Amino acid sequence: MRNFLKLLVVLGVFALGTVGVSKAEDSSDPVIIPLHNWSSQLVMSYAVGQMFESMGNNVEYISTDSQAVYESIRLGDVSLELEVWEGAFGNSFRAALEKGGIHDAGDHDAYTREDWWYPLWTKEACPGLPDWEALNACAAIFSTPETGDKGRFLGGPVDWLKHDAERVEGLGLDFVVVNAGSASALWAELEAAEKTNRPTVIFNWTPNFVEAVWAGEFVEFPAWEEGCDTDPAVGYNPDTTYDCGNPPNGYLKKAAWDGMPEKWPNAYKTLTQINFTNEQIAEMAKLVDVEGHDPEDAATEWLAANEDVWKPWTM
Ligand code: TMO
Repeated sequence: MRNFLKLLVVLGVFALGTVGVSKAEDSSDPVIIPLHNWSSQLVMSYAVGQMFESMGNNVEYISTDSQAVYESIRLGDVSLELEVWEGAFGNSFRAALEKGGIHDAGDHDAYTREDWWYPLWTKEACPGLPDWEALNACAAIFSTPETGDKGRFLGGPVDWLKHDAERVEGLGLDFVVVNAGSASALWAELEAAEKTNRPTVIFNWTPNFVEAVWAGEFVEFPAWEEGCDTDPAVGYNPDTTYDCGNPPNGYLKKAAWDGMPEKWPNAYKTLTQINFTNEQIAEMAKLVDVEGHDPEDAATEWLAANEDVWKPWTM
């Protein structure tokens, strides 16, 4: 009898132990991570991919359009997104959320701003800045052969923000929107303008490496209001959308395909715990844009130097 009881206890402990250590397994299918066309997103995506690999997951990267990616996640063709910037992608993200299949996987601590921005020397020629009406009164100093007597606004690649032209129209700005082919064309413009302190206004954002290299300010447009992007009645001009600035304290979110928690429970748990700060994101961009590393190597370097930050997210 005593032996039988002992056996029961041993079996019970064994069973509890098995339950205690058994963990749901992640699928061996690769987690599909999208890559876009700005440095912090590339470095962060490779860093998270390498975190997943350290947990035994398989990972595949695909280059995608940064607006269309929300539709791809919703359909399960892409597993997640690590940098949902409110200003640039809030509209596409909200539209995909409404259709279903994608969800909000939590905020980074980082807050973001993306908007028209000028290096500080520009203010010497246009002292009323950062006010947008002062900018408009100075439009001629931003003219180029390409834009005639109107000012040039050098926007980002077209997939980041498709609405600068609507803002120009809604606010009656004497500007022409010219889209840069790549992020590096924006930084080349700053370098070129700096040589002669030529005034220039470009698309820029924070966190970014730029703040460590060039002092500058965002243009203050009529304040962002919820619905400014969808309801003409909201904003400065009652007949147009996008007649306001981008949110000055925008979110930076993670997003995931609804099937991710079931297919890769461990990687998903890590995704929900991942949380980067402004400083960490600016540093990731700097590794590429200032120090000249390839994004994948920058990610490996960042992980090696910051194990105390990310290891707990993988447990
Ligand atoms: C999405 N971006 C950081 C380029 O503004």
